[in-house]
Amino acid sequence: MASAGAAATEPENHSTCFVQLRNPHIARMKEDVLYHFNLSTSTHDLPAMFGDVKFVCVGGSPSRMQAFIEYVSSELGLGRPGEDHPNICVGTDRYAMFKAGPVLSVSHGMGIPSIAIMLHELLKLLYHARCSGVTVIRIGTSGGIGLEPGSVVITRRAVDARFRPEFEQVVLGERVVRSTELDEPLTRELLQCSADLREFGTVVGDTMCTLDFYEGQGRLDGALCSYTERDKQEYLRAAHAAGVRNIEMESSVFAAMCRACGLRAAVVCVTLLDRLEGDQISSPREVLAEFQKRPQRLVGHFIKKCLAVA
Ligand code: R2B
Ligand code: URA
Repeated sequence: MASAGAAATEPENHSTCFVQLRNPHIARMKEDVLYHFNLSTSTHDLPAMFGDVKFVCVGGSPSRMQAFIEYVSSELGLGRPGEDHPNICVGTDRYAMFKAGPVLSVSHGMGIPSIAIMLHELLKLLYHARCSGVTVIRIGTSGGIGLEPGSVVITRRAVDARFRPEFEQVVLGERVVRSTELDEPLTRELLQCSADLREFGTVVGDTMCTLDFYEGQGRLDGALCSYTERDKQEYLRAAHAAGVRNIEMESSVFAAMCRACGLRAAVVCVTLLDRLEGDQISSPREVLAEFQKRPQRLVGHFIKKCLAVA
């Protein structure tokens, strides 16, 4: 087994830190086609389009990421009132991307394979655009363990379904394992932002990242289930005892890839239900819609604070 992506050395000054691709082949390529974004280094001036980006927020759904850019744009006064934020990735419906001043908002779909493809192209985009001092934050939804629904969890580290802080991938037939630790000072800053807002409960805890929403998260309501309610409770309680406070499907590869490329990264997810109480997400749509805005408000406040001192 190979171990990869040892922490990039902590930069003295985050603002002057560039994206470090861990791939010697890229520098030798004449053109780089970012296929799933429908962007390329030969047809787009990436430094002109993206060189000023300092904050990248990623989340599952295109409409949520569009709503986020509209929210930060008006909240932070980044554009003219009523200004449109067109999808930059026109010509493909794989991912959607929106920009307002130094903030980029990108959708990633559901699950590790989907976010991993997006992240390869996003990290290369930031590299080609010669961006520096970038902070990347995943804002999303999750199932909580022992938390009031609507609570927000800031991830200390992402863990796998055996509670290990690792992301494992098979590369050329070999297991490659990367660390999923996240940036501790950034986690603390985000927790302080939630304390400033005083709008909803927020905790810092481990986030379990699974390959599936149903059996992978110990649900009893999928099309397949080979265990009992008691087995499920034992597993979720063991996860809680190991430090896990929520479950979602992208944090491990997100943490591993950002860390390997030297980017300051965080994961901020709202919990839609308490998994010790049930499996179905049955709260009214308007309640869920309000819950989903909580990570956006927290991260919007964080960006506002950063820009105020910049
Ligand atoms: C949270 O919600 C999605 C599943 O409903 C998944 O993308 C995730 O991580
Ligand atoms: N997203 C998940 O992955 N799990 C949940 O329980 C809720 C949202």
